[in-house]
Amino acid sequence: MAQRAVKKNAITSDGIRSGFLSHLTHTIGRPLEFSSMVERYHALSHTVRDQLMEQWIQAVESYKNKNVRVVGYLSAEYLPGPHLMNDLQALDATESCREALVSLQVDLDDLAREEPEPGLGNGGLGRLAACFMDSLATLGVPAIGYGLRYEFGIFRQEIRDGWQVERTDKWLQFGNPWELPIMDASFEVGFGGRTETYTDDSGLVRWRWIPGRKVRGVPHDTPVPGYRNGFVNRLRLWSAEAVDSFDLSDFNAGDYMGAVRQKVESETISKILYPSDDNDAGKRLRLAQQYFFTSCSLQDMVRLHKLQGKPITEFHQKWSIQLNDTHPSIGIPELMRILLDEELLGWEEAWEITQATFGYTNHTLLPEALERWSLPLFAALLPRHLEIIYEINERFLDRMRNRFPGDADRIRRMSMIGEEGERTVRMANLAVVGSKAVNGVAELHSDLLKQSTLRDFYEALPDRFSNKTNGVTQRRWMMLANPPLSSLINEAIGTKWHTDLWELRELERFVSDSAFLERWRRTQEATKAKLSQYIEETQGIKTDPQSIFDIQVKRIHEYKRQHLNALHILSLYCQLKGNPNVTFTPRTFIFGGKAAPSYVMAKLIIKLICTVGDLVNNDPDVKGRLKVVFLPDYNVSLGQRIYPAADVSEQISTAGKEASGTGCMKFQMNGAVTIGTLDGANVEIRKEVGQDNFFLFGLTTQDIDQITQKGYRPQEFYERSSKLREVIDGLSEGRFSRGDREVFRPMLDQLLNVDPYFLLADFDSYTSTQAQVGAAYADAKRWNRMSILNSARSGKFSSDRTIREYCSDIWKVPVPSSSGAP
Ligand code: 26V
Repeated sequence: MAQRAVKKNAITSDGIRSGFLSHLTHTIGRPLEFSSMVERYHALSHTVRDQLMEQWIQAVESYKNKNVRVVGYLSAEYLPGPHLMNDLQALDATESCREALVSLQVDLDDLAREEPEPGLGNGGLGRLAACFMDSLATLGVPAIGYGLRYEFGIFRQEIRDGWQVERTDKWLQFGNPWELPIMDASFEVGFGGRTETYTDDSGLVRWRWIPGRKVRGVPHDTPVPGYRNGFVNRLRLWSAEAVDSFDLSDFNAGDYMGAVRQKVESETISKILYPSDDNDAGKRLRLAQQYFFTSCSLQDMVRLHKLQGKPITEFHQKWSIQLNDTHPSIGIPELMRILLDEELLGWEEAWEITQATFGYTNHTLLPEALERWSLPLFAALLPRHLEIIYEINERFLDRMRNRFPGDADRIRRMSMIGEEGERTVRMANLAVVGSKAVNGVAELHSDLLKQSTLRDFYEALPDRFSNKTNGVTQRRWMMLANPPLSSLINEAIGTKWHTDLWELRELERFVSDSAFLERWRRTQEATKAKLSQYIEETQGIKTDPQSIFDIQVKRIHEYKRQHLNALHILSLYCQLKGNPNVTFTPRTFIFGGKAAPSYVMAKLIIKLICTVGDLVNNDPDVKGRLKVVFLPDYNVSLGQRIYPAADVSEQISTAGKEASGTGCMKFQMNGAVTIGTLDGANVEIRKEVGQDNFFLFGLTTQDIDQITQKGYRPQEFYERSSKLREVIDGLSEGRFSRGDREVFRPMLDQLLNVDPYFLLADFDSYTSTQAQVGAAYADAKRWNRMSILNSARSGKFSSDRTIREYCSDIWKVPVPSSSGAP
């Protein structure tokens, strides 16, 4: 039915043309011939947004009135990528748009390049939230994505002399045509102050919070269209403003500056994204950000609930709230506060509603990334919430003392208050206890959570735990990013895979069809040639599209081991120098990724990669065989260029450290073959594609546990492996860094003496597996087969599958049956 509606309202080229011209005149105020690219981009975006608004209003009405449960997805980060081409694709209006613009001598792709992407996240966690929003809309599930409208997103990365330099990201500089501020849906959020008790009319003692200051949250809504189903959800991001009551004229003239300072302080809350994805201990502003957006979001959901005339006691029947990591877990005591102090419910009832509302997704096992707040800091900013947490904790620990009598250690570990050293509030413990469901993001990760990080909780509450393996949207990561491959697939098996990725299995019919294999190969080569051209234009480095494109793009982190990749390249380099006649499949190594500005070792890893590039790319002895490229400022847009052009996907984290990884899935869909460890989603990718179509190496989590128990001595691996000695000694002697012996010293010391991520232990296994990759590629037929099978067997890794699982197991919301079948 939805489909008919869309067809009826089909977006015509004439419609777009007149909308575009009208916006140029009325919104932008420029005639076509004098308008800049940015202005034209804005006019077009407004035209597209107009189309979305009509469907948007319909969608709101449809779930306001019906008795459907709505998903509130709470995430401190979103990385949606550029909207224009995605939304045109969803509306099935790309071609009419192209046509309309051509008639005005304007090129659609030129305009699309003007769009700055919203970098409102650090990496995988934020991008996952964006893929989920796409799948929710495509499945027709009513949902609101709540988050923060950071004025400055993740920094822009530049590379100077091989070092990362950060530049501010002014993504809102020219305005954002995709968002709509909704002034009359704003809320006040309190901070600091004190709490007090009072006796209510019925003689009950109640609490209230008298905040020391207040900040206003204004929602900015961005439409999130489903794929050709006429359905539109919204991404609602909160921006901080000074409260209305703040009026400069109210302040006595003497404190004018002080008054302005208050305004600036309020607005600071949504100023900037913290560019770190592991720890920001003690960052008061970060806690303020988390509480700010979570409180606004909850107040909004309560408001929408009441608009329907529903009693607050039915809140959990109308809303299912998912916590994307612990960042919004302050929502648990905040909902309790609303129910207890504002709605005047009793504790038991409030707790039942709260617990029935929330689900918590854990995204990391790294102990340093588990959020803990200093207790004094927390008490000063959120005194009422701390009291509520104490009460939740006491009641929970009482239950646990009954369950596990005499086990004081266990009780200490499960407490929401950490007592070792400085007292802290442990957000993961709070999130587990306050939610009806807890999940990890890949099978291995969910198992490890149960066995280690959250073991005590699993033993006490086994039914609460489940796995929801991550996924990514094929609409952005195949259809938008890789039109040539998508067309080839459409031609071969039709278009059902657009909304049902399992359909790609049909490609298996072609793995022995030499004509198809050849077309597949040529398509990939053309895509590689495009990336090659981009690299030459932006980096001035020539690369050969016939060489293996071996790619690692992700945040730079020691556990992700980009430096293992770099050590391998150095080893190849030595090999080629020592034996110029050795048979060798030419390779281009491509890297991309940002390092947290304060993460010294990660920045040194970037320097290492660039140093290796400098060495290899300028040595005539390895010309035509080895190239190394570091592409600066890796983000969603760049990812769209990169994933389709990969032959080899590097997924080489230390086993047990990468919760899931999602880049691995984007590579696989596009036909890259993985070299990887048994970590995160790699385990499931290998299971899907079969061991013959995956290059496995390295220690397993069990191996690592064993070695650790015996006492890991990295020096032994160094002494045993001549190849390893060659690269480590070379680095140490400055042979790869123009004589500089000091620059990599901290890294070498760390590797030889501690090596917490087992690079040296995995080095030989990695290099020999890489040799197998080279040999396999040399056999074009074998490689093409592997490539097709990787894509054909990527069905599981669509975020549509993931969202269906969340809907049925956690949120208990029906997925409309017509969805996914436009
Ligand atoms: C944690 C923290 C800790 C405090 C400082 C700021 C900050 C910012 C982000 C995070 C989240 C780290 C967790 C994370 O990003 N995990 C990644 O989640 C992906 C989606 O599930 C997953 O694929 C990656 O394996 C996992 O590292």
